[in-house]
Amino acid sequence: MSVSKLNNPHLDTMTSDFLYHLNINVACSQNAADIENQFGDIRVICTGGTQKRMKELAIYLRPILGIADNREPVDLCESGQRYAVYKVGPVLCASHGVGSSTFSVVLHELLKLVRYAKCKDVVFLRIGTCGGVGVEPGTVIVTEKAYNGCLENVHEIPILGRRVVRPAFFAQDVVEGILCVGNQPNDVFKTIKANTMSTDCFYEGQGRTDGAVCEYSEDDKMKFLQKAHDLGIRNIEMEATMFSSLTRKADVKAGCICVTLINRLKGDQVTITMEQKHEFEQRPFIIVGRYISHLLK
Ligand code: R2B
Ligand code: URA
Repeated sequence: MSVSKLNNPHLDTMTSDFLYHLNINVACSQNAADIENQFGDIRVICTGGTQKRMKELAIYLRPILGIADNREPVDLCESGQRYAVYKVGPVLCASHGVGSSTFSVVLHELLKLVRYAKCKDVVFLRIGTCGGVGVEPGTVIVTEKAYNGCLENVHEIPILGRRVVRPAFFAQDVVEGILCVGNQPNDVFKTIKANTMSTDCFYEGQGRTDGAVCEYSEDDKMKFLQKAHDLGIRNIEMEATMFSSLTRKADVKAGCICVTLINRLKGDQVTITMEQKHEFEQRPFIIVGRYISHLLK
């Protein structure tokens, strides 16, 4: 069992750290024990776009974790007014918003929380929705390699005025661990591993022709999507490159599990009903629930 050290020597010299967006103050000598008491047992951090979905996930995980509780889950970070965080036994469920920039803010703070709380062998998971590339809507995709919008298998971020390029892939044991709890006889959906493209824009960045601006043809779009498909990319979302590269740099294991809402080879508009979307969103819950119970055995 190992405690996450992260990858920032400056943290060792700080006597306090305010996790601003979570509104958690870690005053290292004073409340270190409280932080450890409250969060030290965490083994899995589940993240997902919306507060509502993360609250539903927290409720879904209760019986799986043997927690008998019918009360409304409490948002531990409500006072921060940005992200929602629910704790169910050894699992934290946190919302991350849309895109890598909002996700990276809460991810840095959650990674530091894990360090301050001295959590051991934590696994971070993203449970999301995505567009599919040549797969049946409703398919659950476990990301292996994450590609950026230029179809490069890296995450690129400007740091101190330089373009810093970092590898973007998920730990093979996490990918396989998730995959091996999928495709059970009664599952009405497929779970596959594949590569994922992450973009900073839902419309032009994902090759849609239905944004407010579009300067390419339908043919250009189809050629691009085909090129992505040739690279083994079967889904498109907006966080996996940042998520895989930042967790990798911090030396923390991670996995990304998304359900496809649409087959992008057949169109751009997400037209499924809210009921269908809700049913699809339960599918990664099922897979993640099985993975967590397997992991914590
Ligand atoms: C998938 O869905 C969101 C955009 O609708 C975004 O967070 C993503 O990655
Ligand atoms: N999320 C995305 O980022 N893209 C889609 O097409 C659907 C959901």
